[in-house]
Amino acid sequence: MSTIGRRGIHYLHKLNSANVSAALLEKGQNRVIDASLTLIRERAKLKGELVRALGGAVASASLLGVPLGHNSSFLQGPAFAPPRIREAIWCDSTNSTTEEGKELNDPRVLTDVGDVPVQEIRDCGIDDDRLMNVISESVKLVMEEEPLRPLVLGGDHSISFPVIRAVSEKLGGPVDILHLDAHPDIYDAFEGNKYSHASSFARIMEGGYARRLLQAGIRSITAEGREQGKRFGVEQFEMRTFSKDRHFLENLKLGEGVKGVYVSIDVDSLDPAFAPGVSHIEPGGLSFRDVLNILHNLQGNVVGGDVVELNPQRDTVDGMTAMVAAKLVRELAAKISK
Ligand SMILES: [Mn+2]
Repeated sequence: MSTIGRRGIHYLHKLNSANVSAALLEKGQNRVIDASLTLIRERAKLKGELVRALGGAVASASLLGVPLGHNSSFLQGPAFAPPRIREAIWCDSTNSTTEEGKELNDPRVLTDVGDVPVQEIRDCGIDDDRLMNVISESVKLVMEEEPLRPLVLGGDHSISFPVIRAVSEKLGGPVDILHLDAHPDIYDAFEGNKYSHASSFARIMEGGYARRLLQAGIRSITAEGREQGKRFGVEQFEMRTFSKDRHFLENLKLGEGVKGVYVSIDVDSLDPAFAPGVSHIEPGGLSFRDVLNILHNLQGNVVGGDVVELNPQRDTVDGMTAMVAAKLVRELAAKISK
C-alpha cells in the first residue's frame, strides 16, 4: 500500500498505544464525520434550491466526487481522479453541449456538490466500515434534494457498493444495474478485503440492492468470477461474444418493476487504445462509440450512476483518458437529467 492517507493512520495507531482513550479519539472522529456531511448537505441543499427555483426539471444530475483509491488491488491513482475529470468536463477545447443537445451549463442538467473528503476522514483513523457509511450518507444527502440525482466520480470501483446501497435504501427497493467493466468485480473478498474494488458487486448482490445486474465489456474473468456470477444470477456479457451480443446490448430496456436503473462505468471497460489511463490495462475492450451506443439507446429511468477507475498517474501527458472519462460523465448526466 502506498502512503496516500496512511501517515496519519500510523500516527493514530501510535497514539492508541500511548494510552490516549478510545472515547477521546472517537468523539473527535465523529465531529470530523459530522463536518464532512454538513458541507455535502449544505451544498446539496443550495444546488437543489437553485434547480427548483429555475423550475421544469424532473431529474437533474449532481456530481459527487469520492476520491478513494486505497481499495485498489494494484495502484492507488484513482484517488486523484475527481479534480481531473471536473477539469476535463469544463475544458475549453470543447463546448458544453452533449451529443443529443443537452446544455451542461444549465444547472437543471448538471450541478456539483463537491467531494467526500476521503483522505481527511482516513487521516483521523476512521476505518472502512465507517467511511463506507459516510459515502452512503453523502449520496442520500444529494437524493434528499429533489430533483437531484447522484452522478459519482470515482475513485476505485469499491465506491459503487456504498453508493448503490444508498440509492436502493433511499428509493426503498432494488434497482437494475448496467455495469460496464473489463472485470466482473464480484470476488467474495479479493485478497481478504471485503471492500476491495474487485468485490463491490458481491456486496451489492448480497445486500439485495439490485434485481438485475447486467455486465458488459468483460474480458478478464476467473473461475470464481463466473461461479459468483451464476450464484447471484448476473447477466455477464463477455467481449469474446460482443459481435453476437451487440444488438441486444445496444437496445436495452431496464428498470421496469423496480426503482430504476443505475449505470456504473469502469473506464477500463474501454479498450486501452481509447483509455490508457487506467490501473488495469486489459486489451480487447469496447470502443468509445460502443459505450455511447449502449448508453444513448438504453431505455429506463436512470436514477444514478458512477464513472470510476480513471488513474491520472497513468494517463497521457495531455490527459486524454480524463477527457474520455469526462465525456462519459457528460453523456451520463444527459441520460439522467430530464
Ligand atoms: Mn475494471
